[in-house]
Amino acid sequence: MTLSRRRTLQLGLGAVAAAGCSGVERRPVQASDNLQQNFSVNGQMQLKQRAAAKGIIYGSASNYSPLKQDPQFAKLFAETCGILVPENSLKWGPLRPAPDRFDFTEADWMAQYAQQNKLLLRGHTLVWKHSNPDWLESVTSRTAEKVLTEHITTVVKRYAGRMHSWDVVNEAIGGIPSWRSDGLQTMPWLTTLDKDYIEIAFRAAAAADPRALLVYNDNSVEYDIPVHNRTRSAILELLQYLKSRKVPVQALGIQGHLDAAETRFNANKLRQFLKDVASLGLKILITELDVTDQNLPADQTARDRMVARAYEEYLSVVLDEPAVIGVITWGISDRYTWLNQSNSRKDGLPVRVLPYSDTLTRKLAWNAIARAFDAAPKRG
Ligand code: 9MR
Repeated sequence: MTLSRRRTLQLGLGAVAAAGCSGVERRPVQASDNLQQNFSVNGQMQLKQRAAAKGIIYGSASNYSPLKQDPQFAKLFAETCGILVPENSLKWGPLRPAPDRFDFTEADWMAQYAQQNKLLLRGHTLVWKHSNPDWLESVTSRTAEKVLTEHITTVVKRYAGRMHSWDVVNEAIGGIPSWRSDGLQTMPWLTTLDKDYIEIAFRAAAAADPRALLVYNDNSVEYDIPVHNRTRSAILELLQYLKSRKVPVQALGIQGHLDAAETRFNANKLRQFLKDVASLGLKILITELDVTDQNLPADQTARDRMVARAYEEYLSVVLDEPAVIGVITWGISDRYTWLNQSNSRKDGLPVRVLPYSDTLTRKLAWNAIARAFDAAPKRG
C-alpha cells in the first residue's frame, strides 16, 4: 500500500472524529424522532437562486470524473450550484506527482467547466496534512519555506482572477486532539517550519492573487463535546494571532461535516463562536456541508427526515449570522459522496446524505436547505 493510499484510509477515521462520532456514547436514535416536522417548500427556484436572493452563495464540491463523464450529473450540477470546488484536483497529491512537476490536467478542466457554466470557482487546498505526495516527506527545514512558497505561488497565479476564494490552510487544528497547547496538529510543515507555515502560506497566496478571498478552513466545531469545544477555542486563538500579525486571512471556512445521530448540537455555543469570528473582521463560509446517516435506523423515510432535520437546524443557526456569506455542500448527490467510502453503513444500505438521491431526484435534505435559505435574513 502506498503512503498516500494509507493516508486516505486514515483520513476516514479522522473524519469520523470530525463529524462528532469521537467514541463518545450517544443517545440511541428513534425512528419516530421528528415525524411532525414539515419540510414544505414554496416556489420552483433552485438552491443557488434561493441563496442568491439573500446575498448568499450556494454551491458544491465535485470530483473531476463525475463532471466529465456523467452528463446528467454535470447538467444538474450547473443548474443547482453557483460555485464549484474541485474536491480533490487541487490537492498536492494529484497536482504534484514529482518535486519538479505540476499536473494541472484535472484542475484546468474543472476551471473551464466552471467558466462555461458561469459558476464561481473555489480552491481547495494549498496546505493540508493529507493527500500529499510521498516525496513531501523528504523536504527538510532548510528547503521547506522555498518548496511551500513556490507551490503556492505557481498554483495560485495560474488561477488568479478566476478564484472566488482559496482554502489556504486546511485542518491545522480540528479533529484528533493535539499534544501542543496551541492545538496545532502534527504534519510535515509543522515539523519543518513550526507555526510559521500558516503565515508563510497566507502571505504567498495573497501575493499571488490579491483578489481571491483567503480562507482558513477547519472542522469539528459544531457540537458541545470536548474535542469540538477545544477546537473552537484553538481556532479563535489562531485567528486572533494571525490578525495581530497582519497576516492576510480574510475568512474562516467551517466544514460542517455533521452527524444526524449526534444530539449534542448547541446552537448558543455555535452562535457565539460565529460572532467571535465575525468580530475579528472575518467572513465565514460553510465549506463542506454534509450529514452522515451512518448511525441512523435503516427505515428510509425516517432516515431522510432526520438528515433533513440536521441540515435545517444547523443552517438556520449559521445563516442567522450575517458574516456567513456562503454555503457549499460536499457533493450534491448520493451518487458521488466520500461518505459512501469513509462512513458507510454497517447494514450495507447506500447512504442518503446529500440533497439529491443517487438517481438525482430531490430528497427532504434538498427541502431543508431550500427552507433555510428562504428563512435566512438578507445580507446587506
Ligand atoms: O471527499 C474527499 C475524498 O474524495 C478524498 O479521498 C479525501 C482525501 O483527499 O478528501 C476528501 O475531502 C476532504 C476534504 O478535502 C477536507 N475535509 C475533509 C473531507 C472529507 O474527508
